[in-house]
Amino acid sequence: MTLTLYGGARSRASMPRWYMEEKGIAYAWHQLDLEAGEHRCEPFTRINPFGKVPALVEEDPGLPGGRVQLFESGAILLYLAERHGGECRTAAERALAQQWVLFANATLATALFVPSNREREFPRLMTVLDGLLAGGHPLIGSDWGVADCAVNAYLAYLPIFFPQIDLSPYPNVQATIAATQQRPAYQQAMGQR
Ligand SMILES: N[C@@H](CCC(=O)N[C@@H](CS)C(=O)NCC(=O)O)C(=O)O
Repeated sequence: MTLTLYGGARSRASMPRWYMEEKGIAYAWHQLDLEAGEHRCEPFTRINPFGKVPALVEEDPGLPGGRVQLFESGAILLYLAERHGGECRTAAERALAQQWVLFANATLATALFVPSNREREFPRLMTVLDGLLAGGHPLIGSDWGVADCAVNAYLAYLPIFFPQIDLSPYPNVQATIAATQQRPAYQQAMGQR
């Protein structure tokens, strides 16, 4: 069985990379030269025809056709969580993981990265998240998991991409970012972004 994660420098590939580092899942890292446009041509477009990273390929004779290939960071995270991370063991657990990964990649990402949404949506989402993150507990159950990876990766982007945003009204968000930055697996994944 081999897992290969395709990504680029400073790309969203750091999210599934963080998850695999955190869970001790063995993988090969294939860094594409995004500046040179390597992601927009073959052979990579045979994995993601949209020419975006991250993408994941798993090769295993036990898989239908011997292989699974995926794009979209959320789909990759959820696959890893279920197949290799010991998560999503029931329909309810799977749905909760999907809820948080979709919240992160759709609702939270849009509130952060679409400027017209930021003013209206950002304070609203941060206020609720700040309450939910009080105490530093994982978002689902008692162990760090895919929901924390997806949501906290975006929160930790805040000081990187938006250093001008004042986070002092959200002390639990600030504590979560600080705790994330201290995690060795996060440092390993982000250090090689
Ligand atoms: N929704 C996608 C977004 C993928 C995406 O936009 N990736 C960026 C890097 S973070 C990319 O490949 N950009 C290069 C391009 O669009 O040419 C995901 O979460 O995987």
